[in-house]
Parts: sequence; structure tokens; C-alpha cells
Amino acid sequence: MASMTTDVIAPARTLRAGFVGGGFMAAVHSRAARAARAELAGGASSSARSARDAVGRLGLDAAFDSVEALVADPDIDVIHVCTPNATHAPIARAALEAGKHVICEKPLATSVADAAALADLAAERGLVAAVPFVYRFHPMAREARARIAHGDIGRLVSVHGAYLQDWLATPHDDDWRVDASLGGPSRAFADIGSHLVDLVEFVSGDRIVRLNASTRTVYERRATNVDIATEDLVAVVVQLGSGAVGTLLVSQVAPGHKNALSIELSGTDATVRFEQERPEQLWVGRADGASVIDRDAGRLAPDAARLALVPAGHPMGYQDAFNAFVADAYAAIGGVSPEGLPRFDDGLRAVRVTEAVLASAASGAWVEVAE
Ligand code: SOE
Repeated sequence: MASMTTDVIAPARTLRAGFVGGGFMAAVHSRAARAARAELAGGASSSARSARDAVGRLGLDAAFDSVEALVADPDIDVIHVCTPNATHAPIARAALEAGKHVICEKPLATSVADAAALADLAAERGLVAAVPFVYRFHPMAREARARIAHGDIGRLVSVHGAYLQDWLATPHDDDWRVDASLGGPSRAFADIGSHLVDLVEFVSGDRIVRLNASTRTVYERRATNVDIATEDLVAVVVQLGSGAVGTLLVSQVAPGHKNALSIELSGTDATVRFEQERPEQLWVGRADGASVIDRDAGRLAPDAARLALVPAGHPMGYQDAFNAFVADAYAAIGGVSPEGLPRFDDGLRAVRVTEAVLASAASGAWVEVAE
């Protein structure tokens, strides 16, 4: 068997982690924190009662009556923010002001002004502040990035990305995210388009500089929400700094697609394609034929190999990527600087692109994306 990296970077010391929220994402974060050998010190939620419920389900040490009590606890090192989007900014700000490191769910904030203020505050205080753009932590996404950086595809000419889901595909499907007062003015793009933009920019090493977007709200009424203004789907044409062009399709109403994030980058010599639902492989196309590269650590770039925890043929997935992200964020708290850790600046970047998408959809015009 080929030699392989045995672990992602181990945390330098035992960290004490606190969690805000008790849903699907809090469960994913707490599993990752446990895998990174943190102490799961406690949790807070929208009420003392829901905190007790979340703490019981997630197996945390203590329930805190309020978010204020959690962030004020001097023994807690890092706060994971896993609440509805509109509350991310105030909770992350309170945690940073209390001197805590923060891992905050995306979108980092529901406006550029709030996201920029958070990125500035984290930098001012010298705290680690990370956003879980976890698809960066699939070994084969890193392999695609390493090959592009090495010049293997030639000059980048086009990008083709999609993020398709169907959990809101019928009018009976409903969720807090459709309500702009909880989820923010953008829904599908802020929720999953943000991952797509982050992955395209991370893997390509290029930046979207201009875009033209169309949004659609297919259902303005759902089971409980009415007068829904947030978008179900978005189609975007993009121009990148290098001169490459591309298209992005983001939909939460695409029947049959569960979590179909895919990116395809074509250069003058080759195309690479990564699909999140098939993360064990990378497709590489050339004019004289295509090949499928397996996640075999001994044959991968070092930055991809270090994330390969088990030998090829033993599938890794979403939770592994999440665990690697949290392990790297904790390593950063321990003083190292892991390659490719998504920080609040990257969270801000995604919010900027989201605002440009909404502005373009409203005006019909091309919009420049500010750096
Ligand atoms: C729901 O759309 C969701 O859980 C997103 O919020 C996550 O960021 C994405 O990774 C999977 O889908």
C-alpha cells in the first residue's frame, strides 16, 4: 500500500469548546470538535430549555441559560456559532469581544457591512475566526487546486459550477431559511452559492470580478411561510480576474439532487472536475482522452495527502471534511497557520459576492465585485 499521511494537524493543547445552536450543524460541529479532542464544555441556544435539550442530544458538558452566559465563561476558548443566519453577526461579535476564538457558520453575516466589521474585529483582537467552507477539505478538491497551481491544466479559460439541492423542491417543504428576517435577503445563494463561490475561487486561485445574475422565487408560499421574497434558484454568468469566464447554477428546487456541488475548470491543456457527492475521485479531461484519479495518498500532492485519513477504497465524506476543518482551526488557535483554512476574510468575500448577485438580479445589469 502507498505511504500516507496519518493525521490532520493535531491540536496543540486541549481546547474547551462552546456551541450556540442545537440543529443539524451544531451536531456536525460537535462531532468534529470531539474528533479534534476538544472538551465539549457547553452549549447555549435561544432559551435555557432548548439549551438543555441540545446539550443532552449533543453530549456537551453543561447547559448555559443564555448566549451571554456562555461567552462570559472564562474557561471557554472557542465558540462555534450554529444558529440562524441573522444571529451570526451579533453572536460572533459578542464572542470576539469576550476574547474567544470563533468558528461561525456561513453566511458570516447577512450584510457586507456586518461581515466586514467582524473580519476587522477578529484581526484587531488577534483571534482565530474561521468559517466552515468545508468542501475545501476534501482531499480531491485539494488535489485539483494543487494541479492547477502547478500549471497542469494550462491557462484557465472557463469555469462551470453548480450547487443543486431538492429539499425545498415542493411548496410543502419549508424552513426558517426562506424567511428573510431569519435567513437574510438571499437564501439559496447565501446558503449554498457561498460554498460554490468559495470552492471555485479556492481551487482556481482566481477571483470573480464581475457577474450578471438572475434569481427566481418559484414558491412564494410554503407550508407555513407566506409572501416569501428569498430566491429558490440563481443563475450567474461570471468573469474572473484572469480573463476566464464561467457559469454558476444554484438551486434548492432541483428534483433528485441532494447536495450536488460540482466544479469544472477548463484550461488550455486540460479540464478538472470535482463532485462533492463523489469526493473520492477527480475527473481529468484532455483532448486525447479522460481519466479518473482515485484518492490514493501516495499519488497525491502533499496538501491533499495530509487530509487522506484512510487508504483509497475506504470512502471518506462530508463529516471527515468537517473534522479536518475544525482540526485545522484548532491548530491555528494553537499557533500554526494551516494551508487553506477559511477565515472571516473568506466569509466576507462570500457575502460580497452574494450582495453583488442580489444587486445584479434586481437591476439586470453587470455588477463589479469589490475586493
Ligand atoms: C442546507 O442547504 C445545507 O445544510 C447548507 O446549509 C450547508 O452549508 C450545506 O453544506 C449543505 O446544505
